[in-house]
Amino acid sequence: MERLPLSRLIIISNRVQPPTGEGGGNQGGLAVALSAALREYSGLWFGWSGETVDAFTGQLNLQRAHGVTTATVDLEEHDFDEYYNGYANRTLWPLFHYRLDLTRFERGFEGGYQRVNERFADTVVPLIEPDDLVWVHDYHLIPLGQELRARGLGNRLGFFLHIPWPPTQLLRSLPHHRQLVEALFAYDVVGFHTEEWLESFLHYATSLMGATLGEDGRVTVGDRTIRAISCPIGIDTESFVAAATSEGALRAAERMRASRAGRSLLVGVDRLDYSKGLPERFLGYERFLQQRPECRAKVSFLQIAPPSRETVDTYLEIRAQLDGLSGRVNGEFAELDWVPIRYVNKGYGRETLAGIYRAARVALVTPLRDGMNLVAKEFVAAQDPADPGVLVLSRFAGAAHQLCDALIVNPHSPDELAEAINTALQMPREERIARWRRMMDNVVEEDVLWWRRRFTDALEAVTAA
Ligand code: GDG
Repeated sequence: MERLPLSRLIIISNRVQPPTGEGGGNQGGLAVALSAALREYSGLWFGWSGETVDAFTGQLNLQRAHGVTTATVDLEEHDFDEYYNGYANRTLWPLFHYRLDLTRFERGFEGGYQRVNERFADTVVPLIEPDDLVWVHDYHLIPLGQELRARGLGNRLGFFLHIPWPPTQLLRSLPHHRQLVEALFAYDVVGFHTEEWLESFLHYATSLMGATLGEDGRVTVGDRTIRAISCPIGIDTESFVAAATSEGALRAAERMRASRAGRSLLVGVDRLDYSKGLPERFLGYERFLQQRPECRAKVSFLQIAPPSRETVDTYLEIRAQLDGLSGRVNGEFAELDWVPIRYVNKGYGRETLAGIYRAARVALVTPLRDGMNLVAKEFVAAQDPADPGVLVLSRFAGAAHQLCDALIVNPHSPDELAEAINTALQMPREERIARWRRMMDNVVEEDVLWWRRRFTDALEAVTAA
């Protein structure tokens, strides 16, 4: 029998994306996941409105849509520059994705990050009742738990990191790294997508903080004991399967079928981000076309890459780099009636996306580093069971730990990518079905509800202080 949650759930994340109803619009994976969690519990979702004002007021904007209450607050322009564009996206994001070369260390960023976490704490505290479970999300808000405790909050506090946790030696290059990690000890439960990220965290805690490890993921530093768990996020599988056979999806699949003119469709869908390995993917595809002239004009590669974080310079650079690369490959190989890469810089609705996945013979999901990667799971969920496509998946995506039946590749190697594309295109239907079945079992079993329960069960099991 379904157990009804007794506590309310307060979700806190940088951005709040209320559900958009049937079809899902352009809601990202995390937003879909959290809306599903909030529909089951009562409670609310708190975060930044995405708007900036001249002076911070802490005024809340409360809304309710599709069973989810949201509370948002505006930030100041310099908060946006230092906290969001600065420490979150110029310091922590690149560092945690192993891109020390792109990581910027600036004192102003760090100050802004701390200030916004304090502002979030000041604003959200009055909304929290004593029995509420509080679940904080992602790298933007690591110090929030500490700030909430400093304001007297005794609630059960959880934190989930959606991106990788870097190896200790990398993390040590961050000024005040210990302070950041110590802040995690204000929570009761800390979750990571994979054992790999969890182990890196434990390595830091034991080797640099003298932490001792106990049963069930207990980690003690001084007088604080937390539970650190691995808890891989899933997708809203049931609704994605439905989306893939919806009217909108069928229309999109039909459009794709007409446009590929009998060719096999390769597809990539990624936020335009340097962690997603897009230049490397284009180079791998180019290598495939070079090595297999007989396959040219038999394939068509569609890369959907909606721009993101366009106010951060490295994101403009990756966009320019991809424009150049796709132009080069197309210039080299295109024919009158064939363009090798269709590279589209905009987003599509969820049903359209599901239809595109279903029409594809191969998905290229080849990030250089990714906490999980939901596109890989969505592609699996969208397939026709009788004639499924093949997933080519980077070994550096968290999803590779669960989707072991994908063709697992090293995304840095153009030869390996070219080889995997070829294997995927040649794969007999029985093998495609067998691989897909095993992946689909995982996507069904460990879906977003499973993920949420695994985390909130751990949080509920904590004895409130
Ligand atoms: C972070 C971590 C982790 C993309 N383009 C369109 C569109 N999308 C949707 C996809 C998917 C989501 O955005 C992207 O999720 P990912 O997991 O691939 O990546 P991040 O945005 O980097 O997310 C990641 C995730 O958090 C969850 O923990 O897996 O590792 O980096 O759902 O479908 N959706 C629509 N149109 C598009 O054009 N509708």
